[in-house]
Amino acid sequence: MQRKIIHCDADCFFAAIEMRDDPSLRGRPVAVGGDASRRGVISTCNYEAREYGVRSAMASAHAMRLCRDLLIIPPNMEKYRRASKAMRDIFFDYTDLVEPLSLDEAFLDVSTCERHAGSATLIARDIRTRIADKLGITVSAGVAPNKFLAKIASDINKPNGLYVITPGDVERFVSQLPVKKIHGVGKVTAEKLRQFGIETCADLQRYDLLRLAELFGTFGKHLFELARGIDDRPVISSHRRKSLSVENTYSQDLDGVEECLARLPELFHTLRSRLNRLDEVYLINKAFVKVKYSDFTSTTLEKMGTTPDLTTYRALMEEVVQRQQKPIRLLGIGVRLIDTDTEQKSIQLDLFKNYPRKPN
Ligand code: TTP
Ligand code: MG
Repeated sequence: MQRKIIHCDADCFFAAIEMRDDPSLRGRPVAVGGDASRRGVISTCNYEAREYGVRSAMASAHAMRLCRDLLIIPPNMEKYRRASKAMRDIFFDYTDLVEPLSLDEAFLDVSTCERHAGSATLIARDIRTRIADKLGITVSAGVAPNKFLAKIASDINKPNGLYVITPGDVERFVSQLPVKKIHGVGKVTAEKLRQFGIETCADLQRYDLLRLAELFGTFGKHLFELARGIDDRPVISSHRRKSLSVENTYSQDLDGVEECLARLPELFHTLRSRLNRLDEVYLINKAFVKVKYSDFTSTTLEKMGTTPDLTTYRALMEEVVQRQQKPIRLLGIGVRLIDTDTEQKSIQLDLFKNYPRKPN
């Protein structure tokens, strides 16, 4: 299946948060980092400071020499973590497949996301707007058929930009791509490649797999594939689900138990197919039914059980619908889950905690 991957990366993240909270910092060179007099280093700086050559990981004293007006603010990690979490919550609105790379960066696999008619470009645009509105910072995004290309794409129109590589663009895009843009090609490898006359991926494509393996070992295989824009690495999510459900809003309100029960088989069918795709680390422990009324109030009813079937949902729906006699606009059914992966971990942690310490 054709995958759709988005890479999001906030612009000058720590500095952007500081500028948001103190607008007087806008338009002047600002960095976040340690004090120059205490041998501190720069964590990041805004784009104004970058014009002077100030960069992440540079000694603050050196940065001050490059830009005498540079204002260096001490980091407030708590604030950055909060913003990072809020950003991720927005990502999870589109897909469960979110792989954070750092506080301000993540891959999203939106291949099966149905929002915006499945257009990854529109999804990326939406995410950027929502983060700007909700968090007051800008995020750059890249859209591509895989992680390798999405990450390169997000950098192209940075800051506050979007770049899309469609499957049809891949060949043209990679052929002009300098090899030093490939993750893992540092100064040494780039120089070695240059000695063989290889500067772009098009140059690299002229070497066969065997020759590249001879020259670069296992990395040679990566080079062979990446030069062709091939990257099958999946987006690995760290997000754990607590429930899985399907719901439907009806164009005409439903009235009474019979009308609701008539909609149940379709919902159940969709739920089952989603459950089939669920990771096996999850165990079902409850079934639930949700009803939303035309006045937008809602109610749910749940029942313990590990294998909810149509009969279970029928019974739940009958009971919940009879609670109130109001027109119904939405029905949902679902399961609550136990994540055996994290349960296991917390059990292990508990064991660890209670384990008597060895005397010193
Ligand atoms: P980056 O995304 O690498 O940088 P950035 O967001 O500041 O700028 P860009 O617009 O180029 O994406 O890193 C995210 C945050 O991580 C950054 O704001 C500060 C922190 N960081 C460090 O503390 N030390 C470092 O060396 C780097 C690279 C980042
Ligand atoms: Mg960033």
